[in-house]
Amino acid sequence: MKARMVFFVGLCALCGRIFLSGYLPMSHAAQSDQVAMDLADRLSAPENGDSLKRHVQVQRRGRREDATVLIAPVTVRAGLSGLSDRLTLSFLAAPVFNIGDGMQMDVFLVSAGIPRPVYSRYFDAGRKAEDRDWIPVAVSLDLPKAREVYLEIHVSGGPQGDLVADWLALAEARLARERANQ
Ligand SMILES: [Ca+2]
Repeated sequence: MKARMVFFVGLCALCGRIFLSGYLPMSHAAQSDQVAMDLADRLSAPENGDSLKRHVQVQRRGRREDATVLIAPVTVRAGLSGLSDRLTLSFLAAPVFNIGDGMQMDVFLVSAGIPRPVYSRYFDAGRKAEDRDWIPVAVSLDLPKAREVYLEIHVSGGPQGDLVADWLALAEARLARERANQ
């Protein structure tokens, strides 16, 4: 009897879920999913294409990722025109090697030709143990309604200009719309 009751309640819950998911297709979660997009496919290196490597298998601290690798000095861009909204940019970043004097990453939101810095970090896997891992990054972006908006990522050699082993891996790079109540 108890088992039948449990089965019945479970069936009702399942039917309700199916019904609601069909009835409320434009929930906040659904909207958020609709604009979530893979950023790696949008990245291009207009001036130095050889410094952008796609689908490189990179393992750090036991975690293997299908990564996009940026080899300094490099500038990559991702067009964001038509996405006038508040978005969250997120990715995992990790130096590929534990040697050299580290590298600098700077991320800009460029609108109407004017770059605005949105994120910076120095990665030094040669000297800092915590940089020998995937580092999660999340940045809120207010996209202006300009004709040409793009994200620009610079990876450079650092203060000494030493470019030895300056390979930075990015994984799970995506943009997602922030929820309306945030
Ligand atoms: Ca360096």
